[in-house]
Amino acid sequence: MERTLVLLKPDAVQRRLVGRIISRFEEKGLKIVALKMMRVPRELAERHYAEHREKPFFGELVSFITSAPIVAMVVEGPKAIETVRRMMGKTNPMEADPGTIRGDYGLSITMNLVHGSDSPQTAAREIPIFFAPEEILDYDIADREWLGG
Ligand code: 3AN
Repeated sequence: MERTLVLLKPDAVQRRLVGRIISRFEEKGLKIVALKMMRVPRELAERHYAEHREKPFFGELVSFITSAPIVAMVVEGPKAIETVRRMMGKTNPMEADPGTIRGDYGLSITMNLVHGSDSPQTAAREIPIFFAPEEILDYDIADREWLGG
């Protein structure tokens, strides 16, 4: 079973899309094992986006993610990392397929609604940036045997 970090970025909160986006992950059969609303401190944003430090859009990325509250989650399921990435759609919402979160709701590459870890290594690095171990809950969910997980 895999875990991945999902962030609903400030535009998702401001546009009142949090419920719809969370519903997509729930309806898919993924399990939410941690969830909180927070304001991202600059230091944490810079650590999260460290691999983009040299990119021209780094400043914009950090100032956007720190500009207003976000919702952070840890989502669990079989192949959760790849599954969430496919549900998010391409980074540029104008290229993202309809049916994906970015394809259905976005137009801006900076305000592209969601973040999802892109590999097991990234998930292992990113989850502890946002969640302490005791904030991540181990629990059984009753429908698991019907989902093939
Ligand atoms: P993804 O979020 O799909 O994994 P990354 O990791 O390549 O995409 O980029 C991280 C974030 O940086 C994206 N979510 C997006 O907000 C921003 N970003 C990526 N490419 C650009 C770009 N060319 N111009 C502005 N922002 C960008």
